[in-house]
Amino acid sequence: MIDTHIIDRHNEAAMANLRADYDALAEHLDRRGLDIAAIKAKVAGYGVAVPSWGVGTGGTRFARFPGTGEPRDIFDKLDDCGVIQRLTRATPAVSLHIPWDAQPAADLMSKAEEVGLTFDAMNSNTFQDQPDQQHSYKFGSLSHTDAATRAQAVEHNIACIELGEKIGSKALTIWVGDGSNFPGQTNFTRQFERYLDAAKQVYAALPGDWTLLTEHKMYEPAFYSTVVQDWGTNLLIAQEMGDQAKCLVDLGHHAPNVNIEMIVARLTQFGKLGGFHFNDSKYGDDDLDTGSIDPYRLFLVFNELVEAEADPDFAPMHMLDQSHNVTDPIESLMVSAMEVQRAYAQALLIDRTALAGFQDSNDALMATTTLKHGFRTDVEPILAMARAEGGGAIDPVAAYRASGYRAAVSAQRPAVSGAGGGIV
Ligand SMILES: [Mn+2]
Repeated sequence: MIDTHIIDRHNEAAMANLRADYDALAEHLDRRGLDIAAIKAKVAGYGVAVPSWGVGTGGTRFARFPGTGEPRDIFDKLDDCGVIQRLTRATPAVSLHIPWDAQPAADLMSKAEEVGLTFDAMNSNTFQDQPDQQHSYKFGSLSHTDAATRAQAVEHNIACIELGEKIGSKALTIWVGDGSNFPGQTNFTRQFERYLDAAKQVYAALPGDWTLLTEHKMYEPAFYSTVVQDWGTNLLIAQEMGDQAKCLVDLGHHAPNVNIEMIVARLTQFGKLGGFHFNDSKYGDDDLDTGSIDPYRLFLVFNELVEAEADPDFAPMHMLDQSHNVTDPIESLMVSAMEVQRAYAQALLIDRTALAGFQDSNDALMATTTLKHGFRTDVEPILAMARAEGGGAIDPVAAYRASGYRAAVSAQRPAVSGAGGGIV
């Protein structure tokens, strides 16, 4: 893990400048009628879950170029996730992918406790075949034409729930790659009927305090049609299943230029927004680092979330889901977690009373200016102070690089081959 002295030493060196920046921002926000301490408290209380698969180097269908010190198993992954939480104080939970992370519950629990983490949503995997698997998912899983293959996919999802119950998880996320590559290959309606029938069997096995999250994605691996391709189909699924079923929005899983923040608003209005996979994209499902391409869109999503916070029952799950091909995954995940916190803090600065007034009087220019005032404000001192006060690092990447963690784990973990695709 990271030596506390390294964090302390870095924070001591940076604290005087941070204090000056924080005090200046406090004065500025006070003039806008905003209490910096209240915003800092909300930021400090905010957490985004880390995906276990995110700490390994990702790849494309062309190649994967592993870094050094790649985690060998879920226990190595939890060590890496523990470092991210230790330095940022923004990622208290980890989301597991089964069967990649399948291990005895007691071992998972004791490791999580050791590194100061809890478990977020469970993720099932019926988009690839496992060595010991009886029926192939080549032509689909929950929507497969063969009943035995569908039953196998249902059983796998139920096994994910059973393991999740033992480790304190409260949600199952289902994403399937089911679809088709040729017009006419499948009957859209019959295929969706099979999916709904199988998903209902999973839903029936859901504990009373759990949520079933279904994740839509427009295309890939199926390139002509996908069974759960957009938020409309996803909403139909959630409505068919019942109250415990909600939609998960992965920011990269939409057509270019789709108004994602509006989808967020619609799902929220009807009580069906279940959670997020944060990432960023330029062209498609690029899985780039959150906030690296379009931080304004991330801010607009958080504008909708802060608007909805007034409802105490509104509690969607927040998770990162991105692929790190050219960076140290730990550094990317730390920066991305801070980008999500930043969007939240900026959205908290919006004068919502003024905004509503401008909306009602049709003053488009002042409405959009009021919104953007939050985005234009540099909230970094709030984030950094919340981290420092929580025992994290003022500058997590600098502290991480100074710690020598990557070199240390590279000495322990054998180098891995770059062969094979790396999409997850
Ligand atoms: Mn996702």
